[in-house]
Amino acid sequence: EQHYDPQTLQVKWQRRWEELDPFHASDDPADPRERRYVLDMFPYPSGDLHMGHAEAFAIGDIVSRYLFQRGYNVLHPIGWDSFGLPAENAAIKRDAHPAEWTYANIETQAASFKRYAVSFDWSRRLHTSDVDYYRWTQWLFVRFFERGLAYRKGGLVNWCPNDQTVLANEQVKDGKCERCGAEVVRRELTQWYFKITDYADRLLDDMKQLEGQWPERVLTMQRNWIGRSEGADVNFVIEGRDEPVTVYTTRPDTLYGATFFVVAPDAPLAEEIVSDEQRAAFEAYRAEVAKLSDIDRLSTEKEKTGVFLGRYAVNPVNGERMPVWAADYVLSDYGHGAIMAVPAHDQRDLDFARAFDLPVRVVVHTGLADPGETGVATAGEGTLVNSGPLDGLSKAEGIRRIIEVLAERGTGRATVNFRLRDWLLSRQRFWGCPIPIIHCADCGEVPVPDDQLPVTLPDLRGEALAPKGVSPLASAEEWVNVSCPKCGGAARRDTDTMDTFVDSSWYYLRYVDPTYEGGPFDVEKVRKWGPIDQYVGGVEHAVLHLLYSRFFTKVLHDMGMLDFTEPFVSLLNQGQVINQGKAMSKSLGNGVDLGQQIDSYGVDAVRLTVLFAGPPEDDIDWADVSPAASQKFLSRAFRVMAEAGAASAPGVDFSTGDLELRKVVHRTVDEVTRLLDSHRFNVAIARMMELTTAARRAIDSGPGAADPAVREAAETLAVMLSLVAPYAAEEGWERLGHPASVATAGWPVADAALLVQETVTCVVQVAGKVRDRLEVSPEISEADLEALALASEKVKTFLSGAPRKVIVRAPKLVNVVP
Ligand code: ANZ
Ligand code: ZN
Repeated sequence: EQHYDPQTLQVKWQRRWEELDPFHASDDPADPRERRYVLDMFPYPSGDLHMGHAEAFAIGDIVSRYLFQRGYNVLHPIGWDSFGLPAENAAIKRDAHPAEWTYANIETQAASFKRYAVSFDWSRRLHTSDVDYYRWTQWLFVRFFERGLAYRKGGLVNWCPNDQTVLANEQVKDGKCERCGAEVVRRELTQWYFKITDYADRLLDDMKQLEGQWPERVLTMQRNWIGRSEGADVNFVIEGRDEPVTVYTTRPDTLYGATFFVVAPDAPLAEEIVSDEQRAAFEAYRAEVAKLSDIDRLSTEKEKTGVFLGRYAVNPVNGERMPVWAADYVLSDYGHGAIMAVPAHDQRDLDFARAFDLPVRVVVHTGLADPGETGVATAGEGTLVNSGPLDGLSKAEGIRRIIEVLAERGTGRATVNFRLRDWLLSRQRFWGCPIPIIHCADCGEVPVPDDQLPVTLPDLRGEALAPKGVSPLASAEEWVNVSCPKCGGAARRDTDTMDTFVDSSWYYLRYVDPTYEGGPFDVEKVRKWGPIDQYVGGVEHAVLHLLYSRFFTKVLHDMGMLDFTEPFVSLLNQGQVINQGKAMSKSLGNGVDLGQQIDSYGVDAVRLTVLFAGPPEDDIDWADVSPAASQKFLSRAFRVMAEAGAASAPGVDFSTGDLELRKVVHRTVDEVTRLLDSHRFNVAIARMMELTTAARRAIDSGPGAADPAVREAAETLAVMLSLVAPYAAEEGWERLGHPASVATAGWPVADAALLVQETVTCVVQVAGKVRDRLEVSPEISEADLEALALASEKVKTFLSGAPRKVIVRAPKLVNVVP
């Protein structure tokens, strides 16, 4: 049977691979192979695998299998990010426990991964919802707490009214819940935070290690999210208040142009200083503002609103009195929640000044029209004017000088600000890692001692999990009421669970030994494997998982547990699989089901299709690709392997084979190797297709199937295809007479002698008679060929002086007319 039948092969080889277990990463110190760690972002177990997984994991797998064939000791593990809301919502609906839904889906996905032939080391599998895993998430939380990196504070937080839980800033996209799309509201709540802001500088600086290794857009997104800005703190006296108020400005050079002062309506300062006459108006305004998201508030499109607070601030450099306003475009949690407004040079201040008829004073002469008239603030370079001792200076000189002046007088100083906020990690939901803290009236927040970890989830199910605005754990009275580990008095457990992004911030360390009991991970083993050489996943995690993991890695480094500071050396963001130009969705009805695609075309063809569609970073429109064509190619490739296998046996001397075909084989090896090194998988596959065509031609109209070069081509094809289409490759390799798995065949090495450029023979005529023959490159230019022909000694003897005409037909003919 020379026929390629994907479904039969899938059954046969899946069983064989279970026995062979070829992708077991070795921890043996005597193993001489260099180590590599390849990781795909682990899946959330929501139903079966989908087309997005098909793409991401095909990419991770081609990288991993390639390194394995190249002779590396490759760690390529898999696990599940298995805490989270969907399980809980499903459990409420079915009156079940979230674990049932979760672990059933995990089994479904695991079976699908096996069918999809991903080269995982299954012995390292983990699930973040396993007690053996989350006890270490708790252990890490306690370490963070001890270091002052986990703390509780009250304040306005993002609340999703649909999911009934708080969200981190990173989980709010355009004012909406990243998960369910509901409009996020602000609530005053006491919550747990990780002090990621302590690491803001290092998160930024260490990006130098990632340049050229991570997609530029991810680095830009992180840079913007961290949002470092340099400026100055300036103190303003508020009339009638003892303590001066500090503002943060990136443009202290414009201090003489400040004409009013603005306080965030939700900052305590506004409430404190508002005059009696203005209090009612202020309170009404503050209530309106509470409904808005930060995005709305900062929008330059939005009409400016605000209330005069009936008070005045004094400009520290010229003693001018400036009215103090409350306005929503100033945020309470950035800088100091108050600003000096310089309408001439800041657009939002100018919009506000024009809306409320406040003065506009130009203090930087830029050569552009007066902002007071045009309504366009001038933010650029220029010469300072109307600024007393600063007049005549440039922007940069002005900034330097004014900071000196303020420092001398003790009314200001240079500072750096970050946009990054601390990571709000507590959630009011059930299916997550319990926060290992006990609240005692006398002792305060007491961490659960290590020897009493894990704090396991109480057994709640169905209706008991329904969201109530407080964590469902609070209703488990027996679980909640404990004695204080410090004083033994009556105390209560913290009832919130952790954001699931905490679980995924360290999972890549646990894979190295997921059953390790001495800590969250085996420090020595991680030293040998880490950091991750190649990480593959979606760009949607640019400021979530990727930022949090980097933070965790740095903290663990500071704890002496890691010797590296960045977890992911190289990052590849795959594109999305879309259909008919749009993201797949139920409402559009354009979903493509992975299972159905596999049933129709086979695993190999689906893998080949996603990898062949284009560069891995690009989106794949399923309407533009053809898994049927992939399957046809695989049939052709399979027939070449089967026919070569039937006509010759392993071990023949390739050097006696057809030279033309051998050259094609070695050129292909050379090119495919370089293409895979640079992640140009689609082009590499195109080369494999060309090799298949060349081998076919050699069988049909060349030296025939028994030629050693045909075997060499077929064996090379099998090894290369094993990265993309493992079933066809295994079967082909077996037909070629090899008993072991093709996965362990080893990568072919190109013979340099066979890579020499091929040449063609060019005939040179003088007056229509052949006078010379030249061996030239098939790509030679007309000009080069003409020069070469005229330089020929044989040609020269038939010429006396310059020819009248030279007719060039590159690369085969030159006709010289004397
Ligand atoms: C005066 C000024 C003049 C400003 C000028 C800008 C241009 P970045 O770069 O994002 O750090 N600002 C400060 N605190 C704020 C808050 N809590 N809410 C809203 N805006 C705030 O922005 C710093 C600038 O944003 C600061 O510099 C301040 O306006 C404003 F020609 O001060 B500037
Ligand atoms: Zn106590």
